Amino acid sequence: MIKKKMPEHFLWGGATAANQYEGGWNEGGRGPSIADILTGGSVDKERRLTVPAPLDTEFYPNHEATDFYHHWKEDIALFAEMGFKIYRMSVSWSRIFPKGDEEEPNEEGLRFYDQVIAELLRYGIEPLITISHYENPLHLSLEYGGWKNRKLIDFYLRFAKVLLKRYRGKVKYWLTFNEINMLTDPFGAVFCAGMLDQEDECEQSRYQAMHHQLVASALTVKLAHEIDPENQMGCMLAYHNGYPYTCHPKDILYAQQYGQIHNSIAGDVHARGSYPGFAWRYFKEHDIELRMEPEDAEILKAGTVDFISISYYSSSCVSVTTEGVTTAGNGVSNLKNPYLESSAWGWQIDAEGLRYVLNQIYDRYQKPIMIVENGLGAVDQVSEDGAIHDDYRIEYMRKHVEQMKEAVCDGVDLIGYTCWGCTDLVSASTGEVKKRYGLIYVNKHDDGTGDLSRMRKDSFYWYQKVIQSNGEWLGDETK
Ligand code: BGP
Repeated sequence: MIKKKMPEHFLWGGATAANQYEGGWNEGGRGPSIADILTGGSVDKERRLTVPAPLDTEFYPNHEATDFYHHWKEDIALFAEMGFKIYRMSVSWSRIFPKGDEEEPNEEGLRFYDQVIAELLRYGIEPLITISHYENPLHLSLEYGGWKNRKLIDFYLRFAKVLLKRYRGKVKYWLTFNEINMLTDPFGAVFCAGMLDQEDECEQSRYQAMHHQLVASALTVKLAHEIDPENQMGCMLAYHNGYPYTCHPKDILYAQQYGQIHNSIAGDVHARGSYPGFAWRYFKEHDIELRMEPEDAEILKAGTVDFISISYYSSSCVSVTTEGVTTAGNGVSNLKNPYLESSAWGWQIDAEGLRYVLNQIYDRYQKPIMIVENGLGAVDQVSEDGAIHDDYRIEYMRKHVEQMKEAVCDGVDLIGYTCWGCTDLVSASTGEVKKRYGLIYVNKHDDGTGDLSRMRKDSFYWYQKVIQSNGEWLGDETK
């Protein structure tokens, strides 16, 4: 019997993003971002954009979010109490460059992150910074049309350079763009690329935007290594596994192509430095004309990432036939897998699928992997005893950690795990707080009420013990 163990210096922790967590949207000189004009929604009511500005008559959940801006000290203390080795956060771009195209950064915005990073380091928690997480400055959308415009590469680089220089020697782990491959889906037009015109939902704009981000990422990786060779630069993919719905060869092939387009176009450029053959075929067959500058191929080659990071929540099935019951997932809508259960938001739960994708990614790239998002969005109730007994979340996490151990035994170089929304925050897809992922409860509700007080859920204590034992103890005594 093999002893299943996690690597010795495994980075256990949690993840958040500024736009969904930080709040303070109009404080400290911060400018508006695209997240600030997104209304609240729900599982069956889409979030709306109020272009060009927030309206007094609407409620915008991201404006205050769950207010890390005023609770950072308390929250970091709770992360430390759980034993976090790493904390993934993002920097709000419009807090540093309020419009996005200024020459000089907003010093007050930087001072906010100075104290956050200092506090993390004081507890020995490694910061992992996502430079851009669904939060383009609104001005860059209104004035330049978002990432389909090549000019954004320079604005992004200016922003990235400020962070890399300021936090040199303090922050070692960086992710250039959150879930860049969401641009293969219409969802990504607004969230990833800040393209607010409906017509930019088309593939032409989305893949052009993705190309600009891939170039920006490669230039940032190169710059980061020049600023500090110790920097570890990662990409971030929303890794979605679409199983073949049947064993018909046409479905097998279709599933392979689905994975190639959804996961591997962006992954290959980030990790290998060039577009794979199937991407060119896909572009041709879909009338996508990628505008590339002569120097781009060289830039992409020179800026490959040091590690791969992924978000992983669920899986689904794909088929050449579109008949069948569909299921939701992180930005995707495919066929339901009859062998899996779903979350209350319809995302199918598939812990074994995590082992499968970790092996797939490692086989493909042979680079260290970090899981930087994973978790269960669920409705939590405060019980009569005053506690939150989220055994469903513990069960979800336990099963996924078990599969991480299997993957490590398979030889996958897995270096970290940051569960998503370690403190309750606003959901990206629906804008709800009700869809809670946290191990820490925040008293905040979808109508904007709540005193923002924090409370440890049962999962908090469970994860604390898991980290303490480096994953030896998972709370299931039968194993
Ligand atoms: C990913 C995003 C996160 C986060 C997560 C959960 O796509 O990177 O920002 O929100 O999904 O999704 P949701 O919030 O829609 O439940």
